Amino acid sequence: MDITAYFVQQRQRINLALKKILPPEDGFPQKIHAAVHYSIFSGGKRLRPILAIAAFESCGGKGDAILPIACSIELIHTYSLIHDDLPAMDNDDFRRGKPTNHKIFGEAIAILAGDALLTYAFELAAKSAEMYPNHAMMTSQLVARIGRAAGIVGMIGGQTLDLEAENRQIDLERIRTIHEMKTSKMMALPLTLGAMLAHADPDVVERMDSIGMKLGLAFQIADDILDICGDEKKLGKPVGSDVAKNKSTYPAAIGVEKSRQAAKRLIEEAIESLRETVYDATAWIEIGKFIIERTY
Ligand code: GRG
Repeated sequence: MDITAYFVQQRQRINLALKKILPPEDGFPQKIHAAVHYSIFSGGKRLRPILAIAAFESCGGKGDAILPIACSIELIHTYSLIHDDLPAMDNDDFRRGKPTNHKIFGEAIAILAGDALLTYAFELAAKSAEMYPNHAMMTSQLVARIGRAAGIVGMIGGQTLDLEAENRQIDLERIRTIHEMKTSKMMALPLTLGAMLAHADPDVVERMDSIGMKLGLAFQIADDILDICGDEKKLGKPVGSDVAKNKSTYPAAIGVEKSRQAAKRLIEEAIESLRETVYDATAWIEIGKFIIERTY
């Protein structure tokens, strides 16, 4: 399987869907629409929607029914990046090789752009019921799962713990908890929702959730390694920011080599479980490799 071609093809599909579902860039009020479009179309990897599509298809799903939910997850992810870059959070000037949202539009509009993306994600997810009219119950479950992963017991809770941990010594177990809440829950979400939309059995959905948690933790460990060993040009942002901010990460706690091994083990475990869970795990083997071997 040519993973590069697969990613290019899926990204085109997702970008087209995002263009269709978002209000136009010159909508009213113009500034907020421009700010939303700026961050959504600034060259993200689209990994979370790709995970949703892969989960849907490998559980037997066909067609485009996954796209609104895949887009809704990407909207939430992009909101989290805009807010994460704000001066009150990580105070970053660059993301994906471009000035961060608040550097272009100002802090107030960047906050509102994040809010707009978050609220629109729920509108879109709820409206996706129109694509499967007999599944209103399932739509309400999807929406609840999105709220849970993005909310106080998920990404927001993890971000809170992360802020509290700055300039403090915390152990590996706490670091793992932060990563699981902040990153893995939003990574497991596309796997569970993809499986649900493919009408997988509840035990398959739960297995996809724990597989996604492993992929998410491996992704975050790889991200933290890239912040030490990565190439700024490929990453589109300066490296070394975790060390400068005294952040608690796997490489800071156990070193780069052991962190690499931990991420590799997590991917191996996830692929092993995927082979036992889905009809066809071919794409997953390549996605797993990409998660830990990526350079951007
Ligand atoms: C609500 C005020 C307020 C702030 C929210 C929730 C939050 C701030 C931040 C979320 C935490 C976060 C950004 C987790 C990072 C996970 C991570 C490594 C993101 C980068 O993901 P990629 O590499 O991004 O998939 P691209 O650019 O490819 O889309």
